[in-house]
Amino acid sequence: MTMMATVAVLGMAALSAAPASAAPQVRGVHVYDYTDFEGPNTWLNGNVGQCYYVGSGWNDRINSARTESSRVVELWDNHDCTGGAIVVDRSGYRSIGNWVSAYRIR
Ligand SMILES: [Ca+2]
Repeated sequence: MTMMATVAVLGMAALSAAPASAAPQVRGVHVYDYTDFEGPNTWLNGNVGQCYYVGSGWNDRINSARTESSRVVELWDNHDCTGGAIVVDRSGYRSIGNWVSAYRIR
């Protein structure tokens, strides 16, 4: 499924520099393994409005997060953006329990 989607996106990119139907990917939220924006970290990016699983490497492991921009990102307890959630902005959260499994960029 993921592989087919990737091939489709690559195919569109080859045909057109700016396919009208594809929403641009945006920079989402900067997440950290430790509290206070420290330790191993990564950016979670994607399409606005779409729910993404954080991946097995970050599941239930994020302890702080911030967008570092005017963007706002939801962090969800379950992989399919259900359960509890918090909304992260530029200033972010310094201490999140180990429960984040998915995100959605607003
Ligand atoms: Ca979780």
